[in-house]
Amino acid sequence: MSASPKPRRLLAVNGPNLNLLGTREPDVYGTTTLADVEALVEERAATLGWEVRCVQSNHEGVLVDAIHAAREDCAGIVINPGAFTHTSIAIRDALTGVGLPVVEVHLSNIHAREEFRHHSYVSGIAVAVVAGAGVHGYAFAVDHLARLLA
Ligand code: CA2
Repeated sequence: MSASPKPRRLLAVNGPNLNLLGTREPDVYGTTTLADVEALVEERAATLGWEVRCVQSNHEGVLVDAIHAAREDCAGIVINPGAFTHTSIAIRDALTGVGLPVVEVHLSNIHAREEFRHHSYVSGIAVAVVAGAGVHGYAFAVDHLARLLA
């Protein structure tokens, strides 16, 4: 029996409060909306021949379920876990469980901010981490996964 071909689809996950992008705290998170970020990710991926499924939720379990579902039809994951970065062993375990390459993205440089943002439960299982590049970080993440999965 031959193995099924790898899907040319990525999962792009955004965690809690990222639905507010572009509406508040522009000094920290910029003026780009979540819809703009998702369009940027989809366009970048399309130029490289990839599809993207975008998911945003403010609920940890919804994010865990979305990560589990990626096992069926995605080849890699771009994730900005929002504040769950610093708290969620469940999201880390879900990412480990599906076994797909993960690139962690943060709009801000979490290491230049409050101490409680310096630790990430995700970084240790990510193939790469981009922090502080604003929305361009998502494009870097797509580029990196596309190269890795080529
Ligand atoms: O820098 C990032 O991308 C973060 O993941 C953003 C999270 C924060 O908890 C992490 O430490 C770093 C917060 C996302 C909140 O996004 C907002 C956007 C606009 C207005 C209010 C919140």
